Amino acid sequence: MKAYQDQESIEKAYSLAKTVYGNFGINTDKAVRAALDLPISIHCWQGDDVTGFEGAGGLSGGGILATGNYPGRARNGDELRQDADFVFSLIPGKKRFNLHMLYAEPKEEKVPRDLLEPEHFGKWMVWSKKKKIPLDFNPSFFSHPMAGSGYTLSSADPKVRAFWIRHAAASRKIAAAFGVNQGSPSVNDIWVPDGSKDMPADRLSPRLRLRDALDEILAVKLDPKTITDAVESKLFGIGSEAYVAGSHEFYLGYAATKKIHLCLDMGHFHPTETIADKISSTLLFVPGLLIHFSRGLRWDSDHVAIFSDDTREVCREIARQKCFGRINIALDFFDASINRIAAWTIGYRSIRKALLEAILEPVKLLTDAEKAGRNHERLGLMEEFKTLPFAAVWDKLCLDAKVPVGTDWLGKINEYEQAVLSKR
Ligand code: RNT
Ligand code: ZN
Repeated sequence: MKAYQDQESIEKAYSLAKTVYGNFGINTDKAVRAALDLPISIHCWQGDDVTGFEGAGGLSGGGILATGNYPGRARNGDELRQDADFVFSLIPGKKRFNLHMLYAEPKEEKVPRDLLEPEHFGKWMVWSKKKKIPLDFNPSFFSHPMAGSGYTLSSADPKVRAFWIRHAAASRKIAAAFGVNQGSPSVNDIWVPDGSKDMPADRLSPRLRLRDALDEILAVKLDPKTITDAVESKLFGIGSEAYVAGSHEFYLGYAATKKIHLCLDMGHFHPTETIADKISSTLLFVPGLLIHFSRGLRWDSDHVAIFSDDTREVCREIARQKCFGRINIALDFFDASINRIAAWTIGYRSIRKALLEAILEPVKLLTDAEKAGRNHERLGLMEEFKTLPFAAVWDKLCLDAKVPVGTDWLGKINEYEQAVLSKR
């Protein structure tokens, strides 16, 4: 493939675009800086198909599924960090890195999940500090014998429930240690797969147990400067088609009552339901949101996020409401059938792109038209704005961030595949 474009042409195209946006009252220089400044949390689990380092055969249960066996999966912490470092060189803007409990690196043989401590994430913390990339976190309620029944925090078995309560408590302690290490809160997202394949006779009891378990977990007060607690709902999973204890209503109510963050995952709703419309409603009642950018294809399939109407609408919604400060932007997808570095890069770049596009929208013109009751003008402007010379600004953003512009990152991935991944 030929190189994308020389610097001079990129600058030239940018200066033309700048004039066009300027005519609509938008300062593109400012927009580029603002878009680069928004953190996107990169999920570690795209790098190894949600396998983790426990060595028990990888992702199982929990209603989530990674398919494909493209060569080159990271097999340990060093390989995963090496891959992440490489991805960082291809993607523009502020980054965070999102770990799961499964990615502990204890020195001793094996530490049970309810006994994990911050020290077991020591290598990650050293790496995070060195790279100046803050860490986010997740307890892992799947790929474990204690999750075999399909129920964890809402299990009717007090032993199972207590195990997972200790696990979640440990995850909060570790996230808070990340927070101290990085000098800013680590987002700790609790998602449990609990649910039933077929119609339950009793929908209430698991929810009562889940509520009480969460109450117990969150009763330990931690410094909000070190941890942001979030809870993630879901409509259904594989094996929990008929019922999920932690439904949207459950967690919306819970997060609103407890004043904690609510996680909206793009794949966790009815297929025609999108999350963009939920932002303005939920933010009235919860302190903030965690958004999992993903792409469900016919089901919650966790395909790589792309620059789609759905992702663009979510970003537009955040920009229109100027609520960036209350939203944690994170990626959540896993495709094992393609080069995993490319999957990360495509998903991340597409969300950064959608954020830039959203920030560039001349929203004042839209709201003015709306207020004046000139809805044909509102619709007309929305349509015309779709083809503003956005690509030229995106290219300039990549140039400013010193990452490959246009398609140039693909060649770098091919080189990395040859030099590193093919040797695994
Ligand atoms: C599962 C949830 C959850 C997971 C990760 C691995 O449906 O989306 O966020 O994808 O925790
Ligand atoms: Zn998710």
